[in-house]
Amino acid sequence: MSQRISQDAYTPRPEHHFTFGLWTVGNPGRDPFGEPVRPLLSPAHIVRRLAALGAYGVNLHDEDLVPRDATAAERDTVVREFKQVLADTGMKVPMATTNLFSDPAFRDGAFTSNDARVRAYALQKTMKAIDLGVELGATTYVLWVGREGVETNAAKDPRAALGWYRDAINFLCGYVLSQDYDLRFALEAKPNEPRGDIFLPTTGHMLAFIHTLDHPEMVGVNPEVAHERMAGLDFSHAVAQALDAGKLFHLDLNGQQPGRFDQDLRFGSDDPKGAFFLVKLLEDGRWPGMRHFDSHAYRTEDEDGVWSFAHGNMRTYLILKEKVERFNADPEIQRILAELGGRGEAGRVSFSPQQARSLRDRTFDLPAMRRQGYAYERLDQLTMELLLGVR
Ligand code: GLT
Ligand code: MN
Ligand code: MN
Repeated sequence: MSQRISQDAYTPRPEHHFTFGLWTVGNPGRDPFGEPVRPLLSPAHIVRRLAALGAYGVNLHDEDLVPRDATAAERDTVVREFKQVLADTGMKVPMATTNLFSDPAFRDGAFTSNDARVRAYALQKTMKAIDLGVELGATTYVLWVGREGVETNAAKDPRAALGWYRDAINFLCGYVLSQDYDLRFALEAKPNEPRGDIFLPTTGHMLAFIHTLDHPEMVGVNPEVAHERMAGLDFSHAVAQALDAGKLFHLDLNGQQPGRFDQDLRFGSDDPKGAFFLVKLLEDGRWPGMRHFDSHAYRTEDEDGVWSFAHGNMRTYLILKEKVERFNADPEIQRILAELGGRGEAGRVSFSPQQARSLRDRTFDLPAMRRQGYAYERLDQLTMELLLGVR
């Protein structure tokens, strides 16, 4: 069945800054119980098809482009040809990363493997992948290290592991500085899968860890919808905290039902309301970063299904963006929000001995405060009606 791509107000264009990992649309549909169901797509083919759909760029692991054991000459040929496709299509590579999880050598992790040789090899591989990313124009480097964790706590002292993890990121920051690269790191958390428990399991853990590094200013986070949802958390709250800390360096958009395996569903497909509040946060805050999709098509799909999936991610984002504009312009919603915001005196508290004295002496109308409702039922229903298209 050939796809029909509509041209309307929700048609993706490069200025929307949508990006996809080569590994996302390139996912051949392997799962722990079944073999690949789709042939591998070449990076050049992916770039051309995504460009035709209106994407801005692609992101990649070293191995998505250059085969793991390629010689230096083979690497250079692959990179030269890939750059030509980028030039032909105008597609960019804003982010790069390292595959530190597929090679059996990384079965006990990369930066936190018990084997110091594996830790050193992981650094070597990452330095080369950083060189590749910078050569392709990337300014963000994602670290989803993948297998940093355990199945049994008998295996590893978690404090030693965190120390190795910190050493590795400090080393890589030193490398980037020594090369004078314009590159920042974005740490991606995940609670489990492929390890039983992964160290630094949520965005909040990552944010705290960053402040223990030698160069915290070079390191931010790459929160993923699915990973916070796997941990049963509200994704927009994780993103809000990262924004508040000035640490939202990148973002992985997808979908996930809590309590399931790592699904990486099409953005917004499983939780449109959660996706709406995420888009609202990003658009209201005019967040300048890439809208990157780290999702993949259902295993049931053939290649046409993959391109409908890719298009669907972007289209849903743009539809939700329009819903945000409607929410912000909706008189009744805005009236309720203004009434809520106008309760009590405006302004923030800030300590001074005089403020503390006057607060101690203040009398509150507690009966009135206890009586009042907050109208959130009405507010949520209005939001639902807006999302469901009847408002
Ligand atoms: C892999 C993982 C993702 C990471 C990618 C980057 S690889 O698909 O599931 O969450 O963001 O390493
Ligand atoms: Mn991800
Ligand atoms: Mn994921």
